[in-house]
Amino acid sequence: MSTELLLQIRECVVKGDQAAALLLVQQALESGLEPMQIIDEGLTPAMHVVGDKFSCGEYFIPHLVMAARAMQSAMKVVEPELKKRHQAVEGAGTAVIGTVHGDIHEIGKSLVGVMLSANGFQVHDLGVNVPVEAFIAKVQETGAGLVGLSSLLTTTMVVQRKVVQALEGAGLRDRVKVMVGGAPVKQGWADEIGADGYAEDATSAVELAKRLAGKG
Ligand code: B1M
Repeated sequence: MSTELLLQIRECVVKGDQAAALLLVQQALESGLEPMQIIDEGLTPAMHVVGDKFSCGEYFIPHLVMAARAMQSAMKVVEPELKKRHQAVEGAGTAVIGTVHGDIHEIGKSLVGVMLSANGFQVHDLGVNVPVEAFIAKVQETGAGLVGLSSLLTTTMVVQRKVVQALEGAGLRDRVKVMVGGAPVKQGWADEIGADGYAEDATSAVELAKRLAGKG
């Protein structure tokens, strides 16, 4: 039953059927499925299918947009449940996150933000296409101890390096940890640009953030 529901959720997102995705996710939650299982086994794999269809020329930008909307509307129902299930760590700290300049992919970054906030971080989510200076300004304004940089495009990964350099230039680097992520990002890249860590998905992003904040 649960496997069937998860498969149906995948199918609806792949088709970009917002209303059906929303309904099925509600049904999945009511039937006792865990929010993270719905994300990891229903919604996210659907986006990978969509990406593959785009790569092979079967899908075009409008298909990507529709699938993204279907996942985002489903996430509106999942997020509150996700928050309920997490134990906030006392004084986890403040995090500034965003998708870097030139990149408008927002779903993964937002999921990381929701999970950090569910685990006790004060999260300032700057959104997508965030200029380097905006990260610096927000760190200065909030005194954040963690900056999270998301990049979904190989062409925008380089902006992560620019943020690290700008933090150094502003004299902030020794009091701010930098976490990077996004589909094309790997540990080797984090090492190369001098980031403090890389996380593959939202769950490991929380583990890493806690560790970097000395709470892990
Ligand atoms: Co775009 N896109 N897209 N896209 N898109 C990808 C990324 C792509 C892999 C598709 C493909 O070709 N197969 C490809 C990138 C290739 C590359 O550079 N390597 C691509 C491309 C090429 C493009 C355009 C250039 C297409 C064009 O215009 N010709 C264009 C770029 C626009 C721009 O940004 N300037 C574009 C546009 C779009 C849409 C706007 C239409 C739409 C996004 C809508 C939105 O976000 N509101 C879109 C979508 C939906 C995708 C795919 C299909 C799905 C992305 C997604 O939401 N995944 C994607 C294919 C794919 O990823 N397989 C694709 C679900 C999400 C939960 O996963 O974002 O990976 P993800 O996040 C994960 C982890 O990566 C990690 O945790 C998250 C949760 O587990 N993570 C972090 C992410 N950020 C993190 C930060 C951290 C830690 C972990 O710490 C700070």
